[in-house]
Amino acid sequence: MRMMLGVAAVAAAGAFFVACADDKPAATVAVKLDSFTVSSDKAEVMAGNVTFKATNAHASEVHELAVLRVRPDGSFENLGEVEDLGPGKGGEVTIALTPGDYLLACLIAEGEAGSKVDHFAYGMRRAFTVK
Ligand SMILES: [Cu+2]
Repeated sequence: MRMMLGVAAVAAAGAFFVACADDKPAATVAVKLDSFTVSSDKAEVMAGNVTFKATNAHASEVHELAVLRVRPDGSFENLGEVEDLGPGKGGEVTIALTPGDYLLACLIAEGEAGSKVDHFAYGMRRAFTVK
């Protein structure tokens, strides 16, 4: 019985990988980083390759976008980032996402890039759902 379960799990994983590898970007999400806020034009997308286009709208602070998957125990897994965007700058990252709960967050820490505060702690995060 245990062996049969193992084979089923491998087959399911293989099918998932093939489906993802052939997919074009399923969605594009525009993300705006500002004075300790993260906003986006979508709150949820379908699973698949998702392109995040991040823009730092702040006049003076460096921000970044990290796509964090929320694990069942509440901890986070960082799946990809657009790092260290200066004021007015933008960038993008494409990540294959599976269904679940995510956070779009800025992980600039106190002391990083001249920042006096930890951006995540100051509210730079937004809940995001993959269906
Ligand atoms: Cu920030």
